Amino acid sequence: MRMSIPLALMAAVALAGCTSSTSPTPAAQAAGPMLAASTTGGSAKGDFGPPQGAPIQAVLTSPPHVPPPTNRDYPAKVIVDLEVIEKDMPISEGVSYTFWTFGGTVPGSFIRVRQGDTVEFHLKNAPDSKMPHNIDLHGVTGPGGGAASSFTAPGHESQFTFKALNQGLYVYHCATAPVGMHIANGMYGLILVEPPEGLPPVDHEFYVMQGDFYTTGKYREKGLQPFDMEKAIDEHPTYVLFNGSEGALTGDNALIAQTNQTVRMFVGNGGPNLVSSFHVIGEIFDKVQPEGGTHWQENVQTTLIPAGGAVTVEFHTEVPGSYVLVDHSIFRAFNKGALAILKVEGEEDKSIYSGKEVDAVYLGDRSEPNLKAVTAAAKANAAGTLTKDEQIAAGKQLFTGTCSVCHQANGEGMAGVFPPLAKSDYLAADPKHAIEVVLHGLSGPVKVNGTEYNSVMPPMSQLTDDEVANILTYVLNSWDNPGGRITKEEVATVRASGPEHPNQAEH
Ligand code: HEC
Ligand SMILES: [Cu+2]
Repeated sequence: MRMSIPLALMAAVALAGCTSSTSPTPAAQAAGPMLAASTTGGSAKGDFGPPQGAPIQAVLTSPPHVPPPTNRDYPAKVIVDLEVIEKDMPISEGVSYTFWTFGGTVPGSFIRVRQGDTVEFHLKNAPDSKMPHNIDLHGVTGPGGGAASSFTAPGHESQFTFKALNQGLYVYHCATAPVGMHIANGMYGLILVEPPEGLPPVDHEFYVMQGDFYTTGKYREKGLQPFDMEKAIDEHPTYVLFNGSEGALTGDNALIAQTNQTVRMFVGNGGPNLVSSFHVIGEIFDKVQPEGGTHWQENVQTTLIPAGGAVTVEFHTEVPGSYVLVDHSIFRAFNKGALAILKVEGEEDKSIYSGKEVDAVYLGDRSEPNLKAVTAAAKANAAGTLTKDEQIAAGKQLFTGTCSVCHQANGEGMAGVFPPLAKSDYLAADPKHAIEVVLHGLSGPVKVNGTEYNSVMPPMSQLTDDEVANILTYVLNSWDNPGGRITKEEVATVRASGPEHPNQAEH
């Protein structure tokens, strides 16, 4: 009686899928997968009979790691032990979130079995959990994908068994009401059902999963951020992330490969809402299995991953450097966090690519080992002990990638296009006016150090009050500027009062 409406719906869909399949003749079964692959054979083509040998404990791995190949040529009984853990973890530097996880990570533990395996699934829900949870594995043939059999209260364990009939890469997720909220809190992961012959060997396998997150605070607003149901219903995510936190796969946590290697990525999309236009800047996928299906597509630039779907991509590395994984719905990458890095190390090959790295401008602060000074300043701010030096240190890191793309890292600007912030007489004349400039932008003619500029600076209102205060304090104390300090209260006042004088250029 606990079955919620969405769950019942899913069960109905799963059942409908089943009845349309036809059973193969015993002869077709005996002939094995080669023959079965040429006929459709339905799901039952993956039934290679009862499990053989001693039961095997599945190796589960945390992202970005992938368990080793099963290396088996017979169907086995595989035992999966997965524990649901609710816990606070960083979602961005200085920002934490109460995630609900399968195995303590977002995405959840990677599960790897072979087609035809009988999987005995044990779902535990940690005693200190506040919520009941269950699991729907898209690789299961049966009502709710296991959800109906795995509803588990805190401190309890459920068990169910399924045969992995279809090979492929499948999403699993929690399907306890409200389903969207459980998924938005990080309750998803991948299960790979290997084809009977296994996958061709590669040098690296990685596990990456996109998800969209909804917090009551703005993007990068510090502190513990609660889930925002309204934003989730409106499909307006605060964060779009790979592997559950900004920085999960950047800086010191970047994925690593060498030149002349083959890389395979199992990439899932937990959603709950967005579909992903998955792209690796500077690489072409030699092979893609769209939607986690059986057939390979070749030479793909960007592949679409549905919410609740997955792809396998493979490519070969030729040129050393940083390759950036993005959702090519590109504001998500640069303004919501959907960005990860694969560092390829090795010898240059100038015949394939000439060099000249543009990392600093393209990636901004994300190419650096994260925002330590920003976190320190946020903590000090919360404790009421924030010093000017802490503001300057944090501001310097934020300036990179936010302001430096135009005004340059040394504040010199660019002749005729971007005015200098270094020794700027415009800035010196009224330092507080800079708050206005950052929050509301600036357009129309301005004179800086005797030179006229007539261009447009877009408003940077996505920055929090803290961030604006720190950036401007850094600017005022750099490059022979007059010094001084901007507080977040001053920024808040300007923000609340709206634009001082509307953009002249617009009328
Ligand atoms: C997309 C490019 C761009 C970015 C990013 C940008 N600015 Fe500007 N900024 C400009 C332009 C262009 C002007 C001049 C606008 C005009 O001609 O009316 C300007 C003007 C200014 C001025 C006043 C003129 C001066 O040189 O003193 C200040 C102060 C300023 N920007 C600060 C910042 C800060 C701080 C940031 C980062 C939070 C930032 N800008 C980000 C393009 C940019
Ligand atoms: Cu759940």
